[in-house]
Amino acid sequence: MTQPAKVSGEGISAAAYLPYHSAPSVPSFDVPKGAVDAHCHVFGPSARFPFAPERKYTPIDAAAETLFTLRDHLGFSRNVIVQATCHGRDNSAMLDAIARSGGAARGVAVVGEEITEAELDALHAGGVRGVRFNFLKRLVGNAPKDAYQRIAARLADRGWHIVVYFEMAELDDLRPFLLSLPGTIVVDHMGRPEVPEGIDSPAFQGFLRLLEDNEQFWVKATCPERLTQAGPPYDDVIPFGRALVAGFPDRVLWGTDWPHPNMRSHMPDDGALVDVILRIAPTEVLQRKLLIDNPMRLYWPEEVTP
Ligand code: 0GY
Repeated sequence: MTQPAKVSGEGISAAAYLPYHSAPSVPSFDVPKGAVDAHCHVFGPSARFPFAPERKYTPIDAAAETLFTLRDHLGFSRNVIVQATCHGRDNSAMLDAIARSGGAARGVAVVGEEITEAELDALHAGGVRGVRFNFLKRLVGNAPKDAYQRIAARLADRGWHIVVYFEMAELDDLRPFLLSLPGTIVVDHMGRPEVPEGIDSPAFQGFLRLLEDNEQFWVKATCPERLTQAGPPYDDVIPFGRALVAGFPDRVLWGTDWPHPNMRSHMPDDGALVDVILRIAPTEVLQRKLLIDNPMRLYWPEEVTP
């Protein structure tokens, strides 16, 4: 792994955030061949792919080559690169990374209503298979639900899915909107529960019910490092991950979230994050679904034999 590029930026200072781990450990978990890191990002390099003027934070450059080195180091085979808010609706850094992955990466884009059908075609050709709607107030100025609904309606026929990022406290407000969306909906980062409330809290139980009652909802069992109060090895988040993987084994995804934008408390060791998989998906069958079968169905369906 190369050292992170120098910390620089405007807006909220990049210096407030920690750089990604420069020497992650080799996981103890021998990741199955063909595993997909289904949530990670590339940032910049900003000299070539400038950050969006409307961004709420300026991350440290995190180049595609570094992501691919990490992928190999951790024993993964493929990446799903998710467009983050700091690049706005300019998906070019992500598309460039996918183009240089040799077929080993696909992406989730951020688009606005102005996007044309030809531009959507180009995103598809570039490896995009979904769009992301972000509701975190610290990340986006506004989240226009009506525009999102119109965008979603245009994507349904393409076989794309919608990724939604919200905090669990917002779920009751968002529920009618979420239920109005067509096709597969993937919820980021376990729905961002309040971990100290525990898995029996009304909020998390309500989230489980949403998944139980609506088979179009998937969830990423990701980001113990963002959700934890206890810190590594994230004992407090494990019950949430286990409940999601056990309850919805065919609708869960896993990813590193490298390079971990906006982390202030600690920077995770990506090898240790991979070892969390053993605790939330304790059998080989569950691990295979989480890391291979499920992400392949969403992102490389043409390679899945029915
Ligand atoms: C993540 C989480 C974060 C950032 C973004 O779009 C983004 O800027 O997703 C976050 O700060 O929680 O998914 O990596």
